[in-house]
Amino acid sequence: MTAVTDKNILEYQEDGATLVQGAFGSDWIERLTQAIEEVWAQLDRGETIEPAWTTKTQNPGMLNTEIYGGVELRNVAPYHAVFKAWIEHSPAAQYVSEITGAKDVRFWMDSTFVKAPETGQDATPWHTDGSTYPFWGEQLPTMWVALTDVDEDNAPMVTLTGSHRYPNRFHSGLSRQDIALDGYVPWQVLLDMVAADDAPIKTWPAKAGDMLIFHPQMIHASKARNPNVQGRRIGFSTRWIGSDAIWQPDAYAANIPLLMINPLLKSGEAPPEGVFPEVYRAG
Ligand SMILES: O=C(O)CCC(=O)C(=O)O
Repeated sequence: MTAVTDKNILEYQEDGATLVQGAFGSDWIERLTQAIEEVWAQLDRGETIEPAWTTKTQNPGMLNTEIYGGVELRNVAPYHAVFKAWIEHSPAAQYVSEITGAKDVRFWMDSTFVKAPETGQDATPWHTDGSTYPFWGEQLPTMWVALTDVDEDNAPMVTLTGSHRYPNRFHSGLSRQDIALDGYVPWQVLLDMVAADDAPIKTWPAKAGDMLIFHPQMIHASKARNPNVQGRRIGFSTRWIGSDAIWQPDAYAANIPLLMINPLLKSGEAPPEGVFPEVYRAG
């Protein structure tokens, strides 16, 4: 059984994003939310937190928080066993395979986006995820799971339909400015695309348990929160590696120290099993 429909698969191919309704049951949503709260509370208390299930060679980066249109809690998954259970035993990896066509699927990274009255009303700015990835490939989707209901007023996700077909990555302030790499275009090009009068922007209200999955080149953001909305809005994003992905960091890639120094990762090659274990194989 799967929650993915033929319409989802077609929509992902044509538009670059699709919403799978009821992808995860309330049990998973409660367990994931509680795990996020537990790790975040430890961080808030200034405790040193050890990874709960990855080794040092696997851990893709350090747990941290940033203000990014709310709070972004990055790389929480290695720090709680519930995430391992979800990655291995929920249908998440199977969904990635069904939607992207990847024959094998591995997990690599996560970010949790929490917006609440106390974190302000800011939108998540327009961006693409893939523009700073150290991986290249088509099958590198982001899976954004609503852990709360996210209606039109509560910072829903927005995407620029068809932008996954844009051939270049975008160079942003997040990457080095002192060199110019071929194949990248200025961030302003992305901003102009979404500001155009006829920009095909789609808004994705979601219920807790729905999954928005989108291509790494998809231009996306969230809407701003209506200041009158109470309660939290939580989007749990996980990033996945499919069969066509290769490890190929360039000078604009996000510097993830534990990966950059990992001798098992070789430029131009598929990331090896010892670093990112397979969690799903089709058929
Ligand atoms: O939930 C959000 O506001 C932003 C999510 C996002 O941009 C991402 O996961 O790449």
